[in-house]
Amino acid sequence: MFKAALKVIISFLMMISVSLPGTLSLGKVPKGSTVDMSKFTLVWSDEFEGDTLDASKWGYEWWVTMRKGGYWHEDMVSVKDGNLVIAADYLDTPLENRYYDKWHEQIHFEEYKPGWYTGIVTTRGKYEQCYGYYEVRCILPAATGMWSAFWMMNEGVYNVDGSGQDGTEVDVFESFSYKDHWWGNDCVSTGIHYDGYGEDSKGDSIGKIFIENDPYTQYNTYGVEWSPEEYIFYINGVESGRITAGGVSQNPEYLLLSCEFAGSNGVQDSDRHGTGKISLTPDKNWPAEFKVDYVRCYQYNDML
Ligand SMILES: [Ca+2]
Ligand SMILES: [Ca+2]
Repeated sequence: MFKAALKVIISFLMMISVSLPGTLSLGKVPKGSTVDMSKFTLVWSDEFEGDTLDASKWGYEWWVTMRKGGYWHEDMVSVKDGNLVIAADYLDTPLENRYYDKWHEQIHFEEYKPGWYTGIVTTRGKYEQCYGYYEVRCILPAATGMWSAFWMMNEGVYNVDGSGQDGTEVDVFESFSYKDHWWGNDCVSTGIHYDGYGEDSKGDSIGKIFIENDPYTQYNTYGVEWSPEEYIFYINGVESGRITAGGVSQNPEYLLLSCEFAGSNGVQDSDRHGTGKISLTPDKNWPAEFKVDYVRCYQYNDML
């Protein structure tokens, strides 16, 4: 009887999960087809060998100031043991802003202060691609109050015209769910946003996807196949969902790898994005690390 009732409740939750915001939707086990790699040719990649970030491929300058509940700074980014490592930690002494002269006149420029620091790297202005298959292999930061992400953008994302075809933020994964007591710890969120971030902002989500192979200690791959008709998302090569909302972006987009702290105005607020409470006690794994083994970009053979 109890089992039957539970099944009804779970079925109902799965039914409504598609219409709920990403932070409330039910974790789903990836199902569906395996990505057909024979359709693609590798056109760009970084395996993160050596001990410095390849400046011909990546830059730090997308945003070099306050970001949500913390700050982004290039000193939080390193390359070691075959991985890109984006660290996240509380710093009592603010880091130096080496882009001060260039950025301090900007509207959103804010001085670095003591607080939560982490980083971002982007291929903006260095590598941008339209369509194909994109995959990252990584270990997610085991920490509350923050999240890591592999995502894509172009400037058309801000253009409000009722369509995502001019540009869409594609979030291949965002890891909001470390110690998420509602839906389980080992989930990632996947979705898209377009028409800016104001009142006209639109988007869609495939909800939270459960990762069977512990994403905080083990490598997993997170990918998206982007065709002119749809985005197909994959975890470890297995389809987790599809999105066509707003029409698919028809313009080249750049890649971003980042960590962010929940909050606003540089003040951490763990409840703001449903990431769980943050704490500086020693059992909270600080500094947390987002470790990326590789990023690989493929193009459809017939679009080369
Ligand atoms: Ca648009
Ligand atoms: Ca590597």
